[in-house]
Amino acid sequence: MKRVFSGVQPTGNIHIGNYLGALKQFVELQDDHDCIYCIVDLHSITVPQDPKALQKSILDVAALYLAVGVDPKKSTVFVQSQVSGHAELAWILMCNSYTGELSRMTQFKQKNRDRESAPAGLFTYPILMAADILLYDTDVVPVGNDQKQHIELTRDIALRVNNTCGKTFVVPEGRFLKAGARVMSLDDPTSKMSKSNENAHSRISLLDDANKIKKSIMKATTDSEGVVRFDVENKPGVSNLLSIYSAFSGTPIEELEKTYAGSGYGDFKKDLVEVVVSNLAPIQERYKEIRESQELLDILKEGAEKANAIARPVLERVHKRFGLGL
Ligand code: ATP
Ligand code: LTN
Repeated sequence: MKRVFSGVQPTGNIHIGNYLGALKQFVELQDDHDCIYCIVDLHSITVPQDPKALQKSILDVAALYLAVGVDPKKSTVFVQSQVSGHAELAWILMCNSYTGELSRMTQFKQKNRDRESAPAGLFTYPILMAADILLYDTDVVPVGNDQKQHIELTRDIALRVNNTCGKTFVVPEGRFLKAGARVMSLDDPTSKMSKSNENAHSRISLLDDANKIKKSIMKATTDSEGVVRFDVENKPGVSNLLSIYSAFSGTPIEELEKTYAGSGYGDFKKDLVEVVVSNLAPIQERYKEIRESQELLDILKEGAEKANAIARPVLERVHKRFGLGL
């Protein structure tokens, strides 16, 4: 079976972009892949975090993994900092990467547009991500489109080490969905839906109640044409809503265009509210059951043990290739 690895940061509210871009794939893959899903807490401290809030967020995200359908009987679920190999391999990979290639990462450039100096961890963030992936001999990495460049970097580093040290790493591939790979912000459909946007109505979080979802969708930016038509260039707002509708309902976009031909945005938006609310309801229900349970802690403990057992021989292999230790 092919090995799958992916991670989500324990920061802010997980939104439908995270769900449609990444989490949905996690669930789809677990029947015929050997899946490892991580809560990447080490990544989240690249920006300052309140320790108590971080502890809470780690469990929130773990519970959401399970609530969306990640099954701990099929998949390994754990917290990144519980497996020390991530940080260790990141160091070794850092010594085999270049500041030039890191400077080209668009996410880094965007996050530091207005700063003269950035935390070093923010700069080396993609290397920690490469370490996460390479530590488990990963074949497939399900992520949203925004991570394409990081996956490319991971492949470059793996190939470089393989070329200079002999075959050490499995060279992974990204897996991106067509619908949902890039969910855009509801208030500004030219930027991606994000946890860090100050406007809560720019996103729909998985735990939002029906009222909040309704408000956010009814407020969503559209255009003055009044025709439900998919055209990302000229109608980014409506196209984003169509993508979300299609991803949640499974109905192709062309069919949705036909259904709403002749009706304005109001009816279309009202139906979209229904679709989103009814898809999120069972997730929210399960979340409530799991979040405070002892079972959640047991799953994460067992997950960390399993992850460690897979990582150990890979790290030993890396040590040997580089002549580290005894
Ligand atoms: P954000 O930008 O929302 O703060 P993030 O991308 O920094 O979140 P993560 O929470 O680690 O960080 O992302 C988890 C997964 O969700 C990744 O696979 C990422 O590609 C995916 N993802 C994030 N935003 C979107 C989006 N708007 N559309 C589709 N996928 C997304
Ligand atoms: N950088 C990713 C989160 C992440 C990840 C990973 C995704 C960290 N390590 C390993 C896939 C595989 C993001 O979405 N911001």
